[in-house]
Amino acid sequence: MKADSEGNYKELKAFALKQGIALFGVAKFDPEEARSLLSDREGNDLPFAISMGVRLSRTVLEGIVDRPTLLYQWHYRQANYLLDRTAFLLSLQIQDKGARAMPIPASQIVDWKCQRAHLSHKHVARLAGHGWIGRNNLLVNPRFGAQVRYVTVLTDLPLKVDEPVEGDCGDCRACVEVCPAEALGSMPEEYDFHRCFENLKTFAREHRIGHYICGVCVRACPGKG
Ligand code: B12
Ligand code: SF4
Ligand code: SF4
Repeated sequence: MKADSEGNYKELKAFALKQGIALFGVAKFDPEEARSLLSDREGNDLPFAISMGVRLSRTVLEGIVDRPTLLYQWHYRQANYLLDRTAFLLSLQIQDKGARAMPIPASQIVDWKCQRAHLSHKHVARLAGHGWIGRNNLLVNPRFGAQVRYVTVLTDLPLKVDEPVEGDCGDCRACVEVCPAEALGSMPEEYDFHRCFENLKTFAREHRIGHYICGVCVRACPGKG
């Protein structure tokens, strides 16, 4: 295994960007902080977390007014495929270098009652320098806002580590004003999971969406572009 952490970082980043990834960063992985439900066998003992983000289409998001559209549903699925496929391919590359790698699915639920996944991609993305947690409870990137979806690969391949970035929502309240469930407030901690989730269940049932998605607070948050 190469101990060249800078070289490994550059190589993996170049590969990810070629696949269509817009944001690439690395964080030290602390399972407790990322609220990980994994065991050591599944990757909790891996010290680095690679966070990758794919940018969503502004044109697709513009079609969303107060509920998800069928076009957004398809776009959401394609974004997840791209993230999962890139995480899969990157893990094989890492394995070829003699290291361990665990790709964590973009959107797989482990605990349906509490709506919990293996770990928090938002948390890893924040530590890897992709942005801050905004009023919409999402990871807000300075350039692309909340219009990015994320995936994580855990690994023991030596890698350069990024730093979190400074930033906040300032005076903006765009997402708070448009949320159809009134589930958002001034601080991310005010996000009302139950209000949001009940609304998403209705969308999934009544509008042929079939997934727990919405997109209204994503559309409201485009970043600086
Ligand atoms: C389950 C889930 C949901 C559930 C519940 C979400 C929830 N509880 O927050 C539902 C269906 C409601 C949902 C809705 C949405 N989701 Co969702 N969801 C997930 C999923 C699959 C798992 C979340 C999870 O397990 N979280 C575990 C908890 C512990 O972590 P967390 O929610 O990230 O919380 C962090 C902080 O909030 C904080 N925290 C949480 N609880 C507590 C408690 C205390 C005491 C403290 C101090 C801190 C704290 O610490 C955590 C770690 O840093 C993730 C993918 C993933 N694996 O991360 C996507 C994910 C979070 N969703 C995403 C999106 C975009 C959405 C929606 C916009 C739907 C859509 N696509 O149209 C809405 C937005 C709702 C909102 N405003 O937050 C994206 C977010 C991208 C981004 N830019 O931030 C993710 C990351 C998927 C992805 N691959 O990109 N989602
Ligand atoms: S829309 Fe504005 S207030 Fe909401 S998360 Fe984005 S920057 Fe923050
Ligand atoms: S996903 Fe929809 S209902 Fe949930 S917080 Fe965002 S805008 Fe509100």
